Amino acid sequence: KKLSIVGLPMDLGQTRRGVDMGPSAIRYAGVVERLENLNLEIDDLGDIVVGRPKLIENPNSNLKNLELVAKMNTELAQKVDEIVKGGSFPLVLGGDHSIAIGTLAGISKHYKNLGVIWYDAHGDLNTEATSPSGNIHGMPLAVSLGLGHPDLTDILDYTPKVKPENVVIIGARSLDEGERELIKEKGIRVFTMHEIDRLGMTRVMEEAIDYLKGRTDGVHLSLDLDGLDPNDAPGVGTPVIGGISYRESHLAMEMLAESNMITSAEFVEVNPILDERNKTATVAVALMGSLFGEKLL
Ligand code: DIR
Ligand code: MN
Ligand code: MN
Ligand code: MN
Repeated sequence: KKLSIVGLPMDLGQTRRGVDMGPSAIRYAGVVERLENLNLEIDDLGDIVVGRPKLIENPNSNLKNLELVAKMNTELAQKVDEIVKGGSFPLVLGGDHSIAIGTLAGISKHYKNLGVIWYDAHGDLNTEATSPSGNIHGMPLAVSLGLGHPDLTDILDYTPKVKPENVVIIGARSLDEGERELIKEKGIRVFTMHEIDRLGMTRVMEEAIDYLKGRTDGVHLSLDLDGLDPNDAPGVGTPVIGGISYRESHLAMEMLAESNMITSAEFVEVNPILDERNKTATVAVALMGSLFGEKLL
């Protein structure tokens, strides 16, 4: 199997600088070596160049850094599109979670019914109208459902990228009011921390896999490291106490590997400035190992 890695070192979707160093941190944690050990053919395409951003405030908009976020996501979408066209598995390294907008734009045109697993403490279902922060990293799932500013929803000239019934959110424990309403309105399948506590990760993943298997022709994993508990993944900009453990996350990745259903993935929100000795990037790489079939024996 061929796998292409591309990084988008961008921190403009939120306000804590440093998540633009995520791709470097993940590479230093040994992602390429780790995956090469699994008999995968790895093509590391390096990072997309973001340049020196001007952080300008637009008093008329509740969308921070819209222009640059849209531009960089368009470049990422084109790159990911090329990767899929070349028959390779796209593995995208963030960057804050706003980069999922570009990843999904590049992938989804190749599928009729792309499934999405959104592994995150948050729903990322805000729009310009509902966002309490104006941070675009809180919006990428809504954007991919076709909701939000056209500069974001219409990247690569089609919308929506994903249907609400093909989305599963895992690990949610911090949702804004508008996000809750959208989840109910669209009937999005959510496994909150309550379900993970109550049913256990095994059953949650069985149900999630079962649900997506019947209705999708490809599944993208969008993994926000803040889905994990901050004890296990401290290097994130918006940590939320009471998250998914390292062990549960390993199990989830192993079950996804066994399911053979994942066709693309991204790991986002690793911020080495906020981290402890690159712990969070190391966790991300360990989870990628499991996702791509690593086994102890
Ligand atoms: C919050 C935080 N819901 C917002 N979102 C985050 O700004 O919209 N997503 N941190 O990962
Ligand atoms: Mn997120
Ligand atoms: Mn999050
Ligand atoms: Mn394991």
